Amino acid sequence: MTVLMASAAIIAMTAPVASADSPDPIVIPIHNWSSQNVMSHVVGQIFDSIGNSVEYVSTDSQAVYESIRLGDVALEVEVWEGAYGASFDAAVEKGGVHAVGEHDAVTREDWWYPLWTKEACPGLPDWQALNACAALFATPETGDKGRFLGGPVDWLKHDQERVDALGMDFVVINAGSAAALWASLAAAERTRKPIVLFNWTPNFAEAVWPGEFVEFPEWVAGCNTDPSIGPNPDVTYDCGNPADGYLKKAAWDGMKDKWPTAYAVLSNVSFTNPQIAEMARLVDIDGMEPEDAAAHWLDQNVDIWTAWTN
Ligand code: TMO
Repeated sequence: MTVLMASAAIIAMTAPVASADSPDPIVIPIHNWSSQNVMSHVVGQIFDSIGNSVEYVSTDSQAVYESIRLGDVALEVEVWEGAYGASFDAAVEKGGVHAVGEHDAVTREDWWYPLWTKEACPGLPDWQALNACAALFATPETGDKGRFLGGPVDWLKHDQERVDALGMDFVVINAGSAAALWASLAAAERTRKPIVLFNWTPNFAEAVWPGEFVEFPEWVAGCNTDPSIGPNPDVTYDCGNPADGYLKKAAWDGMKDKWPTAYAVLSNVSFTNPQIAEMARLVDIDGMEPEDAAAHWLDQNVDIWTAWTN
């Protein structure tokens, strides 16, 4: 609470007025992972500081691109290439949504293990070595196959398609939430039990549990849509996710006319890998609410974000 009030004071001192912008609220979507929640509130609180009104809505992380296209939602602060590139491209193709530049951050989202796993399966990070160790990852749920713990289904990672395409002895079990991924990882750590699960960078997890991504056949554009691309000529999804993926910002085409000042700020916004990892940490380790974490971040980084509003 004190954090919020301090930030409000700073905001009051620095606020210009976005007089050209519509008084209608700018609707910002909230999804199911922490950095996106905090970053959405950071951007929303910056809009507040320049006199805009903001509303937050929880939405599905794939369907959001259709909502932006139709103008029901104004923008998206984290378009991860691996998880959302296909849905974003499909919406852009239909018209009504566009990219407002990229963050400085470079992203990766894929199968990942904490380093103690490698002691039991020394051929890692190679995917074929992982597959030869599949029995190490067996659970009552997966029989004699290994368990891959995927993220929530709406992240649409197509992990089962990849298992099938590469003929792997794994079964995909989807976690119900990001928090369930971290709880499983923490539980495995107690007995140093091998575990392979979905993870991404930037994220707080890399600072808590040193680990590595599994190296699958390298991503080639078209791998998920054209069977001839990738090592198995008969199927799609036979590649890893991009190892140096983008993180874009997206906006409804009407945003720049309805809220030109906020749109200009959004186009300036750019976060780095360490900044995004810290936003996740404030929630996942420090236990802050996303809006308080955002206020804290703004307090600590006034020079960075005020440069975006000028
Ligand atoms: C899109 N995500 C960061 C959850 O992989």
